[in-house]
Amino acid sequence: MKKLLCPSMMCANFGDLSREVRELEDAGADIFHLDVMDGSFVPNFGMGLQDIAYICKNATIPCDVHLMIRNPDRYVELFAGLGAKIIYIHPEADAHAAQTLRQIRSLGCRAGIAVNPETSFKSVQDLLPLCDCVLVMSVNPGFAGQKYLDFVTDKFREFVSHSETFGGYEVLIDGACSPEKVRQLSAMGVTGFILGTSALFGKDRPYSEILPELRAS
Ligand code: S6P
Ligand code: MG
Repeated sequence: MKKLLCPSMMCANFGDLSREVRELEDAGADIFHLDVMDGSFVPNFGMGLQDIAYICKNATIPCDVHLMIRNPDRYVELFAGLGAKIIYIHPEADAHAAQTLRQIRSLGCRAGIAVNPETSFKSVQDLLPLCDCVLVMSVNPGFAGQKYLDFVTDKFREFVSHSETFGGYEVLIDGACSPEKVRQLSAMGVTGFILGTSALFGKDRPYSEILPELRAS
């Protein structure tokens, strides 16, 4: 089963970012996941533009940006310019999400929506033909280290089962993605895994052990 392993870099050690980038790439990471928070759509701030620019510039694998910000249309050009290859917007934060998704594609990036736990499949269905990726949130966005919300599991099934009908978008999980969730959701057809504190960071083991294990699981 295909697995895109995506370290969530807000959980990385910012004291030694260049080493984190190198070690994660050497361990087999597929995509760096870069969270952007505005203190309004979500009650937290991060990551800094300098950090995002640094990672995009120094990475040899693609970077995504997950825009947890209001009016993301104002900033997609900025993040495409910094080197992001995938841009996620929250439809809950954008009055004209379809237009923004088209704009992301026109900038040469893959377009994605990030879907809050309370947001239904039906409410975003019309946007799916414009999406290359769907990031299903299994926690309320804003913080690492939260608990997985069980009611979201059915929504993974729903998004996976409709993917071919709407152009073959990729389904990814963001939030409390433990090794057990990687196994369970991969078996259900989820192909991307945002890895934070639940599976990857802050463990007393090297990334070179953890990532191959997750891939093989
Ligand atoms: C915050 C953000 C996420 C987290 C990631 C943390 O909501 O969008 O990308 O960084 O989910 O993972 P974990 O395993 O600590 O919940
Ligand atoms: Mg995220």
